[in-house]
Amino acid sequence: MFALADKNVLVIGLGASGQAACRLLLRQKARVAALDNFDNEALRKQANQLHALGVEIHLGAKELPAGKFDLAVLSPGVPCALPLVQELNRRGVPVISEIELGYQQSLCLNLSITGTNGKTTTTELIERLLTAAQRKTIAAGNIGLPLCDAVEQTRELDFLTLEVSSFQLETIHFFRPSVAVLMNITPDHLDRYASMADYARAKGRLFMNQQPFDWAIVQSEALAQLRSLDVKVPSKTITFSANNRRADIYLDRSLIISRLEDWAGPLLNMEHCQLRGPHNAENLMAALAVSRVLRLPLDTVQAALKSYAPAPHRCEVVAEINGVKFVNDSKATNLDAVHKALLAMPAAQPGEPNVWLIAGGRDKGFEYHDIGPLLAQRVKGAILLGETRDKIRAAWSLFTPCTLADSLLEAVTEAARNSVPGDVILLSPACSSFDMFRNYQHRGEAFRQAVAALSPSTNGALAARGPTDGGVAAGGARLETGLQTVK
Ligand code: UMA
Repeated sequence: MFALADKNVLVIGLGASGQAACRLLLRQKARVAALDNFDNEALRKQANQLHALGVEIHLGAKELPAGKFDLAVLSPGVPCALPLVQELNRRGVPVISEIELGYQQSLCLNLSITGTNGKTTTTELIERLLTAAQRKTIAAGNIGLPLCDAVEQTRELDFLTLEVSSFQLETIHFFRPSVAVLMNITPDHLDRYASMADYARAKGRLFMNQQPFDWAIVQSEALAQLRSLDVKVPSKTITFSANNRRADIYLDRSLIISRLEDWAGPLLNMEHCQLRGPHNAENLMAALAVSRVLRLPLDTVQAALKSYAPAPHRCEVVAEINGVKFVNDSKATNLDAVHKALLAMPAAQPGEPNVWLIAGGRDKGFEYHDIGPLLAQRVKGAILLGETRDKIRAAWSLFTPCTLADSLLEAVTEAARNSVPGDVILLSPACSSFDMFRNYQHRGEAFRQAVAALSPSTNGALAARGPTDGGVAAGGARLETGLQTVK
């Protein structure tokens, strides 16, 4: 563990994580300098607040500030390959992630969840079932509340429930979850990692400090990937899978079943839950396995899982108009998430495509044609927007008709114009949102607003009322009002 009092610490990146790290370091009496390679008014405002607390600020910084540092704390969005991080390595300055800093100051055990997809939902499920079973916890980490901002509450908690990203894991040193959950490993962030193997190894670091008495709860397929890379899991292991019936917890039609000793039999019927699809079955399996290792009462856990409603922007049905469903899956920023969303969409006629897929945004380095066969089965047409639209059109045109759109409103309008009852209009972008939106939530709200702007045409097809400002929707009430007029 690193002593902080009177040490010179450099924080790199001044987003939510970097600001939280600065505050924690000040509380621990460190001398703090912070840098960001960006410089604008909003950032200056945040930086001024930190400066007033005693942080030395460097905005628009491309190089290390002068001085000697004992420690550097890296924000997750800052890659280790950055020249100034490399320079710190050369100087022998330890570089740790914000999550490592927060971990070292935490006073309770942590349950940590990683994976390409499903980690936010599973984190929320685990937080929910712990709370239902009277255990004190809060969800923090990649889910939005930086761990360094949660540290002060840890004295009162039984467990921290942490969503952890591969970025955060790259620079952990001692970080050790008592229960480590790995949901899956599928292509993502290939703009940051040189290969899938590098990305998978970063995910595998979740287990590197675990002890034989800790627990690993791992999707069977992900465990096989780690083993093929010779990544060791030293802790007691429970496997789960919706597609492998040899897993300790598996899916049989709608039933989640355990074959664990002393816990064998059906655990949950998906038909009694509000979450749908095999990917959500795996999220529920992981949460159930966590409840098992913590010895929480199964009836309490089942009730908590059944009442969990999917969070916004994840296969969220925002409207059904004239028999056409509008689904907001803005959180799907990689191909595997789109694959899962397509499998979860209700088919109108078996074997007939009924989905209008709206996709595109900022590229994360995917081979978009990988999803082609599923597009051919499920997608009537793709409407593509954003920086990647030409690249995706080149990959997908072999499998489904592709149209280009200049805005999300135009894409929704075009999909609605072509749709017939039984169709689904699905926003599942396979890309990050940062080319056109502030974040995936902003993109999802813009979709919601575009749907709310649709009006009925004479033939029961749909047309848009006209341009909107493309900003955030006024809220559910406005959408409901709009829909009531559409019969
Ligand atoms: N910056 C630099 N140099 C660089 C890159 C960035 O100075 O080379 C600066 C930027 O100008 C900016 C700051 O760093 O001012 C941003 O830091 P950050 O990207 O680490 O963002 P935070 O606001 O600290 O948010 C991070 C996570 N973001 C990323 O991992 C990209 C948030 O996850 C997380 O919720 C938050 O910490 C709290 O823990 C978001 C995310 O997209 C949701 N995560 C990825 C994902 O889920 O796929 C990993």
